[in-house]
Amino acid sequence: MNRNDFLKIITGATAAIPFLSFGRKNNSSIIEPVSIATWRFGVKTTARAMDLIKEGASALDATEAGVKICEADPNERSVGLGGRPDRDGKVTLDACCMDHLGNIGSVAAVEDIVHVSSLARAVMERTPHVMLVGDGARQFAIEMGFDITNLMVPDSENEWNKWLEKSEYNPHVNVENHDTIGQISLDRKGHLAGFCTTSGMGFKMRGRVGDSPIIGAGLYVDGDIGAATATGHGEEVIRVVGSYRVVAEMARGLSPQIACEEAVRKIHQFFIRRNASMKDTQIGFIAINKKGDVGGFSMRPGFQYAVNKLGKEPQLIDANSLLS
Ligand code: SD4
Repeated sequence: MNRNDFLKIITGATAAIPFLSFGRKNNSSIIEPVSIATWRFGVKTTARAMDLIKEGASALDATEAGVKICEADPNERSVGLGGRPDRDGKVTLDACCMDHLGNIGSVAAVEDIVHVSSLARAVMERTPHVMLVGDGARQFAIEMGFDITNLMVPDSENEWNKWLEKSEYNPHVNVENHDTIGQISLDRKGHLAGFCTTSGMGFKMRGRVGDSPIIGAGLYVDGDIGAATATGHGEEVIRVVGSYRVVAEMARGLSPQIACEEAVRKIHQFFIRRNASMKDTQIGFIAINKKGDVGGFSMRPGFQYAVNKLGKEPQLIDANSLLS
């Protein structure tokens, strides 16, 4: 089966439905519902989100349902169940969410909980706070009725044991060890929302937190402008408040594509070009604007993102990159 066949099977009937029948006039522009997500697994997570959006679900509900597929899959080795452990052998997860009204929720360094995306949403909806971390987040999850699950799968444990043989601390995200899922969607009402969920850098220092659960860095949504999310080397994304930067560029009138390019360029100019040890670092952004236009761009080749629009063939796009 080639990739096109695979994508056709995944979307099934949705592909036959003309998107215009779902379009809606708003400020004299057609809204084109869409869900986009980082990396190859985004094909199935965006398909799930679009099936729900087609039925009238909110971008928030649909996107959460999408990323949960990835969190539950033990074969996805950098998100949820089966994520790579830290260097002490503990799998710790980070996640956040944001909706079009500016509601936010986030959890970091959480152990034993598969669906940290839903936990971030519970922080958003069930507490007066925006972020819980570590044991406190785990305790809150138990109070909210989340299941306790051992997140370490045999493949991750084997990899960790192998890593221990040398215990070489190499906190880099390059083209080989990546795969956070950031997913953002625009629903039929024209509302935007997004989630970002990850186990972070493999074999990271205990307590290390990257960009993914940091609102503005790993994810940002402005209901009047657009949404963006990030993958790759979290420290570099945090340094430039990456996802917020992409949305701020869209607020200046730039397309999602050019806005992503500007954010990657900024990271390069600001830090990477002056630091030789960063030479193979990977970073990628994806974005949607309020109309449903999309974009994606990365520091290096190899970044892919899925785009799924109602009534259109889903696409897995090889992002253009700043460096070769
Ligand atoms: C982090 N941004 O923890 C995450 C890792 C990642 O693709 O996205 N990998 O820094």
